[in-house]
Amino acid sequence: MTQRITRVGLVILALLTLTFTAHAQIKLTIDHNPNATATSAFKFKNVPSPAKDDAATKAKLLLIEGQADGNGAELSALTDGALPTEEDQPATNFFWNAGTGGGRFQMDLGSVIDIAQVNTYSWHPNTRGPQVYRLWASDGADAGFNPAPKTNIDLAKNGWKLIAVVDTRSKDGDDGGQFGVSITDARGSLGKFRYLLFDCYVTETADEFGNTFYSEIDVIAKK
Ligand SMILES: [Ca+2]
Repeated sequence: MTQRITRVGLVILALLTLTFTAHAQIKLTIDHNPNATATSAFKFKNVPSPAKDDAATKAKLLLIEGQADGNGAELSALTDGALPTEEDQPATNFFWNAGTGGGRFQMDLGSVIDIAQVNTYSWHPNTRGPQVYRLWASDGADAGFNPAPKTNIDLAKNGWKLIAVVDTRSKDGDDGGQFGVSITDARGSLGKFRYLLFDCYVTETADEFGNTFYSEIDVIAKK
């Protein structure tokens, strides 16, 4: 009898979970321009090209954990609207230090906005091309909100919501070129948020140079 009640309870729980998860219908669009066709225009099949007037343009970026590579650009290069013009241009890309496993940074949009898209762009001739990261978001309203959580902190318990897990690596490892990622939701909005947290991972550990050359990040407000 007890077992039967438990089973009924589980079914109800499963139905409730379905109801709640139905609210988020995250869609990941990933485009890859191989080395032969990648150009400074960052034109993709489906992902929109980088914008200069998006909601990230005036955002503040905060490095939370990890070291920027001294050969690369500052975090601000991610939102300046300027793009690399060549396939291997360290000074115009942000990337984590050689030999490290990645890092995380926070983007403060200045106020809560209804976000339609988060688009990320990268370009490198080989293993630093693909993108591997988790995107978290917060409206900052939670009393326990931690704006700069280190990696040993449970983000879900500190006011953050996991939006997407991105990994553009291919199985054959032929990942040189340009990547465009567009994170959207089937309902037209990812939600209303002020803060985004990018938790970035190294793409490979065969050598010290597996941290992605991130070129630009766009945040598109819902119209
Ligand atoms: Ca931009």
